[in-house]
Amino acid sequence: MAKPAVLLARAVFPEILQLLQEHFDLRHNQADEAWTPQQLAARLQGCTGAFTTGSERIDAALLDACPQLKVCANMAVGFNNFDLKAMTAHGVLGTNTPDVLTETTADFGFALLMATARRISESEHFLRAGRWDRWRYDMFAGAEVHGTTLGILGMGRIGQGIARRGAHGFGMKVVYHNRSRLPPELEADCRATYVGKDELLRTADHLVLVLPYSAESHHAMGAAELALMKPTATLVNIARGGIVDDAALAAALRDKRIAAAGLDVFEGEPKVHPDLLQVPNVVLTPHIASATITTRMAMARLAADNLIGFLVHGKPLTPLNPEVLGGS
Ligand code: 8YV
Repeated sequence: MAKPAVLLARAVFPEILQLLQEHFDLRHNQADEAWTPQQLAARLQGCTGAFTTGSERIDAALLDACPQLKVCANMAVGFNNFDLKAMTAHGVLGTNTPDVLTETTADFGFALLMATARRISESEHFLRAGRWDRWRYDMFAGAEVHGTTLGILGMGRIGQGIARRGAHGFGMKVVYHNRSRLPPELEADCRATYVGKDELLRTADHLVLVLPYSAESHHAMGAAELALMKPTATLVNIARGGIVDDAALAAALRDKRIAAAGLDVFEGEPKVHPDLLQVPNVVLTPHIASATITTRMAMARLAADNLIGFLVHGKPLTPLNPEVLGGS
């Protein structure tokens, strides 16, 4: 039987490329060319499967242009690049990569919080610029982390990982807000207290955003929300660009209405709002929260296993819209 045709839309580990080649008639993009949606659709012609990342938009226009497509396996836990409703309507399965990146991403969230609160990037730039001539009592004095109040907006698996790090490792008081409250045993494990969103914003010394991006969470942190935060507070976004209104945040940072921010994700990334590049009290990283070789390998492997599971064995591992699988 002919192998199913699959498109690997981005460069990946050679081991994953090889694994996919064993099972599929594989077209790949190891040169990691940036394709327009039209080029992506052209390369998908005749393919039943696609290995995608957060950079490839799978929407109704693409699905209309690629009627053979049956599955898109995203190498990401977030799937806001998928129009899942349109995929379901077209009978196309979507899969993501939950769990395998949780702890690594929570590590990074905490690292970014620490770097932001303790002004690590800003002070390194100062040193590299040759401006360090002597010690001073308040030089790069930052914010306390241990024993302060950690706020978490979005309390999924990664949010819980950050809560545990804060509560168990740094003796922080943890407050959180989420669409739904966690069961009591999970709250106890994370030593986290559920509060309303306004109370979260008002009480957090360090606020970490870990909620999924959707129409509802677009600009969930805008000027009005930033105004509720303490002027000494820090804000960390490891979730998605678009959850924070970057222009409003840059203004709040410039006017010292909050102390500092750490951002791994941006509205319209890889473009970064020019005003953010002008303020010193922000740590900026290029969407690397899950970037360790071990974790990226696990994510790529799970995405590949979803394609193999579905196209070869009829059973994907982590389906997002299992309703397209029918009764089986
Ligand atoms: C990915 C992420 O690196 O998993 C996610 O949702 O944001 C990152 O871990 C990125 O989306 C590339 O696919």
